[in-house]
Amino acid sequence: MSEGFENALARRASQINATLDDLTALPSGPERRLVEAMRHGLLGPGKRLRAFLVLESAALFREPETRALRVAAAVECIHAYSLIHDDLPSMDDDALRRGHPTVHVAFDEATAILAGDALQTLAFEVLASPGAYAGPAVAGALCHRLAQASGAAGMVGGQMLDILAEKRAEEGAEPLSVQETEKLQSGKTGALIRFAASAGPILAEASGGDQAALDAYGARIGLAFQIRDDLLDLEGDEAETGKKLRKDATAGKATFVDLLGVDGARSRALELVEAAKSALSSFGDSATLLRQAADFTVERLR
Ligand code: GRG
Repeated sequence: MSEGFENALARRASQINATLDDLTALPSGPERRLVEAMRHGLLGPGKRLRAFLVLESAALFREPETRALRVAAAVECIHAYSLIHDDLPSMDDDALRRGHPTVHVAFDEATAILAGDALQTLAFEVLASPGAYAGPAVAGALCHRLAQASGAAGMVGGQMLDILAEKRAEEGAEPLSVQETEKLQSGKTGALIRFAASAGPILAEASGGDQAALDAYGARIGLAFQIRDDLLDLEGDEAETGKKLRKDATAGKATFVDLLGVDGARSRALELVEAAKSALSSFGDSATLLRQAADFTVERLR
């Protein structure tokens, strides 16, 4: 991975961490425990790739950083909520996330559910904040698109398909096809990444062509990112990823690694990365960091 990209990712991570810290200042009243749990799930050492995509996508359109940071914070709030709920005993039942105890372990299950809920509403509060963008139409479009990406037609819907696939596997039914797996993963992981990559043209009210280019880029790296996640589950290092691995096979998860084998999954991910990079051809050198982010999705070790 290029040193320039790693430095840029680290710089963007410290910018977004400061914004998230400001947005979740601890109150002194009885709701303090809730905000502590939100901060536990939100401020751990995540890669901040989704925030990076928002900020670099916005930079491509010369959008002011103060606006882009709000959108990046909203996306990281939704992502943190999804991880907190995904780790719950009724979901994946995980005790470790980002190298730390999960929120329901560090606090309790009810508090973890509420922390996820409150992070989800905080995301939309931040996006709808009066006067934060060029005009109310931009705030409306951001809320609409993020709601679509995170709800039944996106992330939560993808999670539902994943749970149904596990049930099917338990019952000994036929595994999902490549097409069905792609649909599941495009929702579960891809939709939020796709929104993050599209944030720049939404903020700038850019042309349909620019919107389509960033949307195609985001959809492709979203899938590549999930394929890498499946490969890391199989061959990654628990200390490096900060979470429990080798769970997919035992849980009967629908993954590309199962369907295509390790080499097939790796080449599919590389194909997607090349297609993602070519979607950015009209932006020339100004999209170099976004192209490097596409490489990062398949080269990452955590
Ligand atoms: C409503 C109870 C309830 C549950 C909803 C929304 C949801 C559960 C689950 C969403 C599925 C999910 C967690 C998808 C994310 C998959 C994924 C690859 C996460 C890891 O992302 P990274 O590697 O993590 O970017 P860091 O820690 O770096 O931010």
